[in-house]
Amino acid sequence: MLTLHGFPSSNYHNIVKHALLQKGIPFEEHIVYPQTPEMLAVNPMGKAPSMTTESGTHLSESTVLVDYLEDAYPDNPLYPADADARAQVRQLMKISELYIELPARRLLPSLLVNAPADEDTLKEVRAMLTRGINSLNTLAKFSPYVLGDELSAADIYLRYVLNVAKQVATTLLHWDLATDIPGLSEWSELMASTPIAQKIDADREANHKEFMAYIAAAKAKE
Ligand SMILES: N[C@@H](CCC(=O)N[C@@H](CS)C(=O)NCC(=O)O)C(=O)O
Repeated sequence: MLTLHGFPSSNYHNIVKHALLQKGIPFEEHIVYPQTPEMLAVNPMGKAPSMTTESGTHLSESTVLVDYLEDAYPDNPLYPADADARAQVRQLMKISELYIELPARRLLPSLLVNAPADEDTLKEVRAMLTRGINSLNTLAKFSPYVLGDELSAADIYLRYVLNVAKQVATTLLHWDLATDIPGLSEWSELMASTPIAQKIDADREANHKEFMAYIAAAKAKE
């Protein structure tokens, strides 16, 4: 059986877990934290998530994993059949990752340990997030899914990217992203209403204490 390595507080892990559940692919969830020998054995960067396929291949990078699932398990597709529409799904995933997730993530250490962030970083993150959000507003339809009638990998990707970005923006930038993304609130409610999203959110909640202990131990080692 396919194994997903990572931990339920990780938004990247949850993207792949959501894709697996949405496609109905059986898998084992192996809880393992970044930069441990166990994670380095299955992901050369030591990051979460990683996946071991049914043939025993170790793969990493969340977008690669979602693409792999689509290639290896074409039932319950998460990408449209049309090449242009498929590329549009990937475009939205890439923009979400590079220009929303990654700038927001620069402030995650401050958020997690409740430490002040320096002014230059705050300014740079706000500027890049503004461009990412403008770009999302150009592409998103939210009718009802982000790119139209059908749920796609872009919805799944965006849901977990925005979990981090919203927290960072609210707490450290005093910015409610929903006010600047028309349609986001309704879409977020729709996405949160499914049993799959509810399971992932409950698993994240249940993992929180163990994850914070991992963060504290990693910080103590610095
Ligand atoms: N580009 C990677 C990013 C994965 C990532 O940064 N995961 C975080 C957990 S949410 C992590 O492992 N951070 C610890 C580290 O970078 O060592 C992906 O898409 O899978």
